[in-house]
Amino acid sequence: MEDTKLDLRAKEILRTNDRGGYTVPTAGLYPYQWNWDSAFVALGFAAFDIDRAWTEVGSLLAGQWPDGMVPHIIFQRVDDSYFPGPDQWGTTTSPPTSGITQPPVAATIVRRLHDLEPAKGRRRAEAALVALDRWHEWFATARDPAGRGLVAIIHPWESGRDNLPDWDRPLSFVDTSKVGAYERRDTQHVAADQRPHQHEYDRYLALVAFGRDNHWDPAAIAAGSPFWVADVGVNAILLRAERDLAALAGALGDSDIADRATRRAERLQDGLASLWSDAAGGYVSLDLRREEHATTLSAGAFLPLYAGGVPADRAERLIPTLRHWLDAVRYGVPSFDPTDPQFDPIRYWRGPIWAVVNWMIAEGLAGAGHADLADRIRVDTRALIRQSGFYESFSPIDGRGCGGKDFSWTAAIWLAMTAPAPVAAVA
Ligand code: 9WN
Repeated sequence: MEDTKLDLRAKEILRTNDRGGYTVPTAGLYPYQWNWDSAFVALGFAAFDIDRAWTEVGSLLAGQWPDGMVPHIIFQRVDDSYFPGPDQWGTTTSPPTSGITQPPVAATIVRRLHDLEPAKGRRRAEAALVALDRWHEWFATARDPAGRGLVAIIHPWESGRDNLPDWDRPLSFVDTSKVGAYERRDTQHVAADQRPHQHEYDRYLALVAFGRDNHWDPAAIAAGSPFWVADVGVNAILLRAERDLAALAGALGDSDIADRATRRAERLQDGLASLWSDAAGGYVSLDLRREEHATTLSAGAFLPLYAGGVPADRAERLIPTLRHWLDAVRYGVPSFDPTDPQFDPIRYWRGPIWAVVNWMIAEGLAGAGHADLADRIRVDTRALIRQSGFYESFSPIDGRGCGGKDFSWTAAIWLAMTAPAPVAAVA
């Protein structure tokens, strides 16, 4: 298909997945509103309908909990095609939501929407600013009660990179003996070899039960969650989001929020530095219960470049590694080290390429002065979509589409990589 037709198709996918003020990631497999999906969807809508982009941000932030958390799923209209649904989460909001969060990419996108048309977006940017500050403050307190500059995730789903090999060891300590019988719905939509294994799903459900049994109380969860891990992806995305929030607050004249976001960013900058592993040769996740770093690099290793502020000697190790990865496969960026035996080119987050991760890595590279590599990744992303369509993810080996099709965030990234965007400095 020609690019102009793909532009139209991308817009059509966003319109078709629009359920009235919120957008589902794809019909069937994911029939609800997901957190970071909606943020990227807003970026996509911004290329042709800025009002609709702001509406997406508004419906996402309307799901915010009283304590500041913005949930990972908002169950806008109950739909049995997805499991686990509202009953399993047992939350008390209306509409119901899940009890966990997702990578906080929203502030970065909101800053971008605002910068596209500052006067027009001012009122909605001001409302979003307050909600985002509360969400980031929730991260800093609920998920970093010790103040070490690293926020914890309590479930692999919070990383958005659900079955990454990084979670295998921390998940091995999760007791599944009380998980009863259940029926997975995901494998009714997508081939099982492209989805997480059953033993991972059992652990996902055990963690949902743990939160539900503790009424999603942050203090109880911080004290006892069997899964308490600093994901390099979430921490880098949050650091970038804090910098963008500080810049947005500055532009809107809110010095209190600008100061708070700057202070939180400083703390995260120190924390992120401690995720560097000489043994792995890059930034990795850290199991905070056992103080164990992951041993192999994932695509998350490159996200500190997106966060900004990576010391030169570390960047000098990351860039050749990224080139090496890109040379090892036909398309980049694989979600996991393609030279490692655990790499699986089609199984979800154990190898496939995700357009949204490519977008963040490319942004980071461009900001760090590696325009050539940023371009290479954007070229690959667009080539994958041209070859296979708007799939959820893609094999780095042959480019085949994996997971759900007509996927909202893939359509959004197609549009975002085409449309001119305001340049946003990070550091
Ligand atoms: C669980 C919606 C979401 C993405 C995640 C992706 C996948 C859900 C699932 O789909 O996760 O949240 O059921 O597999 O891993 O990143 O936000 O697209």
